[in-house]
Amino acid sequence: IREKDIFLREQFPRNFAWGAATAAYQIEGAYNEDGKGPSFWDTFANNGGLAFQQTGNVACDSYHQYKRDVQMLVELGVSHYRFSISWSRVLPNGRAESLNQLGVDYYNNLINELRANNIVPMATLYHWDLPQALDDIGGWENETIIDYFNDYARICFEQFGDRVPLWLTFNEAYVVTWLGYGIGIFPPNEHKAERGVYNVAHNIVRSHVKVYHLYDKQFRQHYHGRVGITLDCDWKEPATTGAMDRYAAERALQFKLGWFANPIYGNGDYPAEMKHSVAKKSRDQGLSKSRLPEFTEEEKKMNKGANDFFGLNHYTTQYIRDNYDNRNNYEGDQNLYTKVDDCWPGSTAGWLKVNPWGLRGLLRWIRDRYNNPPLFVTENGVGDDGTLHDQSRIDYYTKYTNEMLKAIKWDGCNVVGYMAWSLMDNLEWTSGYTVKFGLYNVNFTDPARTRTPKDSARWYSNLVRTNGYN
Ligand code: GBH
Repeated sequence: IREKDIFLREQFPRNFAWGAATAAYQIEGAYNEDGKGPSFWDTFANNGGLAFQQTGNVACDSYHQYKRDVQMLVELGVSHYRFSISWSRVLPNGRAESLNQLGVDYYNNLINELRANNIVPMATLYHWDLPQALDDIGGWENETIIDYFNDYARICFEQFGDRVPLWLTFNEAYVVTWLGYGIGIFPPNEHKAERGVYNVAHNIVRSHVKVYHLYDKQFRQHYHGRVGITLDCDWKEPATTGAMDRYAAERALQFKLGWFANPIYGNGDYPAEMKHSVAKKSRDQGLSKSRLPEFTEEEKKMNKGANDFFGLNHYTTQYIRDNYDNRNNYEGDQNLYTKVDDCWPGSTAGWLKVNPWGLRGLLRWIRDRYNNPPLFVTENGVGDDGTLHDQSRIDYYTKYTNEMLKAIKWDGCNVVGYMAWSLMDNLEWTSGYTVKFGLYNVNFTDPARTRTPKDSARWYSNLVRTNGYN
């Protein structure tokens, strides 16, 4: 019998952190209320960039309904809530001088409501909604962003740090970089796959590291919190047992996850495989320098260890083959071919194929590459059409959390918590309201945005209560 076919009937560790996750732009609405400035997602959506011209202008209306949101967390029985702070709600033009007290009040109210109900807040500083005013000066391509992000983080630590013990700088550095500046399907819709994406990633790593040290030096002694970054990665399984395909799958993981994880959780620098591949392609192109920027020795020292825990978002798997790719860009630099298994069940999110054992593979990979850091799964879940009888979501969560349990019990992975994506149906970025990930259904045609628990919400509350599988 294969391990992946076993259903493990054991308990999660005592004090395992169960939670649910959301993000500001996907739930808050109130996009121009009480002094909030626009983010580049507001601009993109209101220019018709999303499916069916939908927008986050109202979304789940959580700006007005945060008490109901907290009540849902109480119903689920979870101990943690992962939400994100909208930079342009706190700082309408992105800069410290524009501090908006009403925006600060909103997050204070949410955080206080969570704490009054014994729910630990985990706050993400950047879940993709860059203030439009900072996009106007070049966004993540312009290295002045490092200081703007640091100012914003300092203000959040000052305002909320006494009550928020868990901080994430970025949600999915890869998505910010590649979807925003490589293939350009997300704002700012840039197509700079050859070189720009490497510079953006460089600025994101440096922004994270600077903010980590800011917290470490100025806030930790008072608040004793912890700071990490959420990175997203699919599992990459070699398509054959051949050495070249296994090496290609490793390369795929290094290019996607290692790009950010190796500087912050590894040796302080980009992965050796990545440096080698980009340098070689760059040389073959006739360039005198690699398209991949370099960290100074000083920066490498600062990068290394700039974290208190690992945040991982995981949803799906692909098979990888070695394959020469003649493009001189981030994809071509990897020299591989990607495919999915037609046997894996799909979902209403086209990219999301269900392959539970991929999570265990990825957790083991992180254990081995980065010295088994304490790790929160900060997102995991599946999309459907929003039905209340969401058996496919229950199946997905059951199987993925069971693979996570195997990683903890059999492999010794230091997984300390799990945040289900998502607490409720919400704005699924460019897909608008056509793909639903919630434990709670939200009625988007009802001005009250009524929330109703799905079968998966009852299932999840039972898992949380029993803390495992009997
Ligand atoms: C997460 O990204 C996000 O953090 C969260 O906000 C989101 O709601 C959740 O997933 C569910 O999607 O349009 O076909 O080209 C997961 C990584 C990056 C996967 C964007 C899908 C778009 C693929 N996602 N990607 S496609």
